[in-house]
Order: sequence, then C-alpha cells, then structure tokens
Amino acid sequence: MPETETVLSAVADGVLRLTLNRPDKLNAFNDEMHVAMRTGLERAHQDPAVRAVLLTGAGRGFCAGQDLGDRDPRQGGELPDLGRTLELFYNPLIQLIRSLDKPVVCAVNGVAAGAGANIALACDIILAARSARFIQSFAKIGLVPDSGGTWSLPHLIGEARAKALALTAEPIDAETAANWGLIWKAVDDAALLDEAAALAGRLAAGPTKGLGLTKRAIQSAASNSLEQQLELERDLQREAGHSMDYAEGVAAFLEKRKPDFTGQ
Ligand code: LHQ
Repeated sequence: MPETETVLSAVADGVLRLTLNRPDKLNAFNDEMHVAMRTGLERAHQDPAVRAVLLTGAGRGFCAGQDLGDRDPRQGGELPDLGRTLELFYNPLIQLIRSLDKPVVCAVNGVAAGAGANIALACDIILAARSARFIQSFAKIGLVPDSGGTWSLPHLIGEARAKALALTAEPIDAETAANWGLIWKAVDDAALLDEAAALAGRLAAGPTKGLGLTKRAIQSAASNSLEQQLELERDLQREAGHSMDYAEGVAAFLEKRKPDFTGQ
C-alpha cells in the first residue's frame, strides 16, 4: 500500500485507523486524498486482519468536504462536471463504507461540513466531540447535499429537520446531533479518541461475521417491507448460526467464561 500523507493508515489489534490528514484545510478532500481513502477502505474489505475501522480527522477539523480550491470556477474554461466527481470519488467512497461487512466507527473530532458531514453519517457508529459541528454547507455554494446526505438525513432525522439543515446550511452541535438521532453520542473533546478507539477495539474483538450480517440487515430495512425483512433475518441468521463465533459464543456462555471470537 502506498504510504500517503493525506490519509494516515494503521492497523492495530484488528482496527484499521484512517485519519484524514490535511489539517491546514480542515481535511478537505483533494483527489490524492480520495485515492488514499479508497486504498484504505479496499484494504478493510480484503484484509481478514482488519475487523473494524476507525475514521477520524487530524487537527481541529474532521473534514470540510471537497477542497473548493481544486474546483475554482474563477479559473475560467469549461465548467467542471461535478457529477463526474461524485461518480469517480464520493459515491464509491460511500458504497465502500456501507458495503463493508465490518463495523465502521467515526470519531468526529471537529467541524464536519459538506461531503465531510455526510461521509461521517455513512459510518455505522458516530461519536462526536462536544465542540464538533455538522454543517450541510452545500446551500451556501449553490450545490445539493451529496455523499448520501439527501438519503441519510431524512432517514435519520426526518424530512422536516433534513430540509431545514440542507436548505439553511445552519450548523448543529454534537449534542443536538445526538439528541436528534443523527449520531450515536457526543463525548467530551479530550475523551473522544480514546472512547472511539476503545469501541472500535471492542468491535474488532467481536463476532465479525455476525456483526457484518447485522449491519447488512439494518441497512436493508430502509427499502424492505416487514415481510421481506423477516425473510432476510431468517437467511442471515442461518448464515450466522453456521459461524465459528456462534459456536464459541454459546460455548463461552455455557462455560461461564469470556468468548474468544476469531471473526470466522
Ligand atoms: C478549505 C475548505 C474547503 C478548501 C476549509 N476547501 N479549503 C462534491 C463534488 C464536487 C465539488 C464540490 O463539492 C462536493 C461536495 C462538497 O463537499 S461541497 C461543500 C464543500 N465544503 C464547504 O463548503 C465548507 C467550506 N468551509 C467552511 O465553510 C469553513 O471552513 C468551516 C465552516 C468548515 C470551518 O470554518 P472555520 O472554523 O472558521 O475555519 P476556516 O474557514 O478558517 O478554515 C480553515 C482553513 O481551511 C482555511 O484556510 P486558510 O488558508 O485561510 O487558513 C480555509 O480556507 C480552509 N478550508 N474548508 N472545503
């Protein structure tokens, strides 16, 4: 894997930590950073040693979305095809997070704006520093929320709040985001990374197969009827029941000891 500076990548105890690393730009995405994120997430898909992902940002911000200097309309010439940018970079990024059959924890360490906010929302469990803010900045520059924002916002917080956030671009703080159900919880700034790392570590030591199937089932609920969902649960439970971690989990329970899950 190429060692890139725009995304720091390290695996320890089953957790792949990806740290967005353009702190001077509040970790806004340029093309190089997109490629580095893609590489990191593809590794998460392929490497059995990776059993959970922790995504965070370096410096005072989490991510300010697209680097607007990279798409400067003042430079003249042909107008950029932003749809192409989504097709090439943002859409595959969101799909890589959602389709990963391992948990993705996001530690939102500071401001999350534009696509940066919606990348955070695509993760499975989101913790945010109390000082962090979530901003659907798109309206300020005449764009439409992307990176799944127009899907995740109404699903998570309902149409009324989704529209207000997207149309006004008003920031909300971490506490409000947690109270609304946009994220899991707000954490004291100093405790954020330790708490998120501990959570990711716990998940990485868990029954990876079952956790991955659980993620898939919950994500399927948005487009399934109850009947379809019950059938899906049947199929996924069948698969989970054939995992070694199920056998280990039950054995450990009956033997009154801690389970030693291998992820198989
Ligand atoms: C930045 C950025 C940034 C460059 C801060 N770019 N430098 C998809 C398809 C294709 C194209 C378009 O976009 C998309 C998706 C999107 O993400 S669109 C939304 C793009 N993001 C934004 O509109 C957010 C822009 N940033 C801001 O509004 C503010 O920076 C926030 C509210 C995030 C933070 O404000 P402050 O805490 O006051 O920090 P700051 O504004 O002073 O920023 C610090 C530095 O970071 C500053 O650079 P400088 O050299 O002056 O210190 C900013 O220019 C730079 N920066 N965001 N997106």
